[in-house]
Amino acid sequence: MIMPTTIAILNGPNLNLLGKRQPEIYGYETLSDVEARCRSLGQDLGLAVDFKQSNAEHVLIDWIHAARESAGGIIINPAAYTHTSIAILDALKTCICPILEVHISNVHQREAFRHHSFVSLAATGVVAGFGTHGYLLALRHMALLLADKLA
Ligand code: CA2
Repeated sequence: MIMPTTIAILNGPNLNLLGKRQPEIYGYETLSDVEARCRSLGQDLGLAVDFKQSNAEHVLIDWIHAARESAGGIIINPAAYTHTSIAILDALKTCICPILEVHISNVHQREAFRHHSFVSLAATGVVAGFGTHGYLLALRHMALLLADKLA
């Protein structure tokens, strides 16, 4: 039996509160809703989805280290660590697989401190401002990248 390629979808601090606070910025879907939609799309695309969230920087780094060994691609919403974490950037830079950075909100329309991303230095592409649909866009794009269907 051929095992499907796994895509690690990693989520940073406070995203466990998705759908429960600040819906005007982040919408009404919970992170469990997003996970279910990613799993379902992953099935359609022939990809296994390993969806995780942590509030701890070192846990995210350990998951990136694990993904570099086992995943075909990484989709990451590092949340506030986007703007602060050289350690997460360094971990991502050790990965050879495609890395897609996702932000639910349009970070460029928000406070100036959200305009800079350390993680973008390691990212193949960035999705921002598409709400939680951005995760699905990233997953579809990942499938094309892995199938080498992009010029
Ligand atoms: O837009 C995004 O996805 C962000 O990565 C979300 C982060 C923020 O620090 C980034 O600048 C942009 C914040 C995640 C907090 O998530 C919450 C969700 C619902 C309620 C409260 C927090």
